[in-house]
Amino acid sequence: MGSSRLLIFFILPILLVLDPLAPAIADDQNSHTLCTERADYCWSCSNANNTINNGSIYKQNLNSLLSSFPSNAQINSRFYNFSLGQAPNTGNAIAVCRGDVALKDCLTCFKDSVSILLQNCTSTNEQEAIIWAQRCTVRYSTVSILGVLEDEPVLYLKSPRNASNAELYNQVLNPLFKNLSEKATAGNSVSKFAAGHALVPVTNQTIYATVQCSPDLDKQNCSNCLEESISDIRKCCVGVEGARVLKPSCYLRFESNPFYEPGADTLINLPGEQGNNTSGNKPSNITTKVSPPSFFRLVLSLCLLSAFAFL
Ligand SMILES: *[C@@H]1O[C@H](CO)[C@@H](O)[C@H](O)[C@H]1NC(C)=O
Ligand SMILES: *[C@@H]1O[C@H](CO)[C@@H](O)[C@H](O)[C@H]1NC(C)=O
Ligand SMILES: *[C@@H]1O[C@H](CO)[C@@H](O)[C@H](O)[C@H]1NC(C)=O
Ligand SMILES: *[C@@H]1O[C@H](CO)[C@@H](O)[C@H](O)[C@H]1NC(C)=O
Ligand SMILES: *[C@@H]1O[C@H](CO)[C@@H](O)[C@H](O)[C@H]1NC(C)=O
Ligand SMILES: *[C@@H]1O[C@H](CO)[C@@H](O)[C@H](O)[C@H]1NC(C)=O
Ligand SMILES: *[C@@H]1O[C@H](CO)[C@@H](O)[C@H](O)[C@H]1NC(C)=O
Ligand SMILES: *[C@@H]1O[C@H](CO)[C@@H](O)[C@H](O)[C@H]1NC(C)=O
Ligand SMILES: *[C@@H]1O[C@H](CO)[C@@H](O)[C@H](O)[C@H]1NC(C)=O
Ligand SMILES: *[C@@H]1O[C@H](CO)[C@@H](O)[C@H](O)[C@H]1NC(C)=O
Ligand SMILES: CC(=O)N[C@H]1CO[C@H](CO)[C@@H](O)[C@@H]1O
Repeated sequence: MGSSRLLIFFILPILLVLDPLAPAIADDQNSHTLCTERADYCWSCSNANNTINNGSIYKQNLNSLLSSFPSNAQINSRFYNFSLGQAPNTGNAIAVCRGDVALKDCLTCFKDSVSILLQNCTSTNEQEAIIWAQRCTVRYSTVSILGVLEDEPVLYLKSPRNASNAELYNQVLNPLFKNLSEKATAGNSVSKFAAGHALVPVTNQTIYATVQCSPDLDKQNCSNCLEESISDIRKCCVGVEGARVLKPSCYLRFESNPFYEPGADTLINLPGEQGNNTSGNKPSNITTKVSPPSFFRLVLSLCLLSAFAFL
C-alpha cells in the first residue's frame, strides 16, 4: 500500500548518453538521478513531500542503519538485507554485490556507495534511494523492499560508440541475454547472476554481457524483470557497442570489451542459425531511433569522457 504511493515518485525512465558533447544534468521535481564521471556510480533519490512518516526520525534510523553497514565485521556474502526502527519510520535496505566480484571488493563497493548516498540523499523528504555502482547496488526505502519486484526508476546508459555492424550485433544480443537470463534466474537466494560472451558472425566481434537480479526475488519475478529489460534495449540502446539497463530489482549490461572478472566468463554458443540471416532473429529497423520521446519523461545527458568505463 505504502509502496504504491511511493511508486508515484519513481516512474522516471531516464536515459543517460555517455556523450562528452552534452554537458547537461537534469533534475525532476520528485527525484533526481546523477552519475559520477564514467558512470562508476549512478544514484537516484526520491524527493517526496512526505506525509507517511516522520521524516526526521526515519532519517535518523536510516543514518544509523547505513552507517553501521558495512562494518568491519566479516563479510561473507554478496547479498545483505537489513532494517532498523519501528514502522512507519523503519529504514529498510538491501545491498547486492555483482556476482563475480571478490568479497573484499564488495565491501569496498558497499562502503563507497553508502557514503555517496549519505552525502547526496540528505533531505528528510527523501524516502527512497538507490545507487548503482559498477560492482554493487545499494537501495533503501521506508517500506519493505525484500522480495518485491521494483522496476522503477529505470536508468539507461549508452556507450557513445556505435556498433560497426549494428544489425549483426543486435542479432546476437537477444539470444545472448536470453541464455544469461535463464542461468541467472536459476540462481539461489544469495546470487542470481550470469556473465558470458558471444561472437558476432562475419564481423568477428565479441559481445560481453552480464545480467543480475536482486537475489531475494523469486524466479518468476527475476525472469520478468530481466525479460522486460532485454526488450528495453530495443527502446533505448540499439546500434551502440555497449549499454546498461539499470533497475532496482535487476540490471543488465553489454560491452565490446570484457568488464567483469575473467573467472566468471563463459563462451555462449548461440543457436546454429545465428549466422544465417534468413532465419532466427530478424534485425529490427529502429537502429537510428535512439529515444522515442513518448517513452521518456526525462532525457538527460551527462558530461562524461568518451571512453566507456570498464571496472
Ligand atoms: C511540503 O508540505 C508542507 C506541508 O504540507 C509544505 O509546507 C511544504 O512547503 C512542502 N514542501 C515542499 C518542498 O513541497
Ligand atoms: C518528528 O519527530 C521529531 C522528534 O520526535 C519531532 O520533534 C517532530 O515534531 C516530529 N515531526 C512531525 C511532523 O511529526
Ligand atoms: C533478511 O534479514 C533478516 C534479518 O537479518 C534475516 O533474518 C533474513 O534471513 C534475511 N532475508 C534474506 C532473504 O536474506
Ligand atoms: C513477485 O513480486 C510481487 C510483488 O512485487 C509479489 O506479490 C509476488 O508474490 C512475487 N512473485 C510472483 C511469482 O509473482
Ligand atoms: C577473430 O577473432 C579471433 C580472436 O579475437 C582471432 O583469433 C581471429 O583471427 C579473428 N578472425 C578473423 C577472421 O578476423
Ligand atoms: C547457454 O549457452 C551455453 C553455452 O553455449 C549452453 O551450454 C546452454 O545450454 C545455454 N543455455 C540456454 C538456456 O540456452
Ligand atoms: C544456413 O543456411 C545454409 C544455406 O543458406 C544452410 O545450408 C545451412 O544449413 C543453414 N544453417 C543453419 C544452422 O540453419
Ligand atoms: C546475409 O545476407 C546477405 C545478403 O542477403 C549476405 O551478403 C551476407 O553475407 C549474409 N550474412 C550471413 C552471416 O550469412
Ligand atoms: C527495414 O529497412 C529497410 C531499408 O532500410 C527496408 O527496405 C525494409 O522494408 C525495412 N523493414 C521493415 C520491417 O520496416
Ligand atoms: C551513431 O549512430 C547514430 C545514428 O545512426 C548517429 O547519429 C551518430 O552520429 C553515430 N555516432 C557515431 C559516434 O558515429
Ligand atoms: C551532486 C552531489 O551532491 N554530489 C556529491 C555526492 O557525494 C560526493 C561524495 O561522496 C560528493 O563529492 C559530491 O559532490
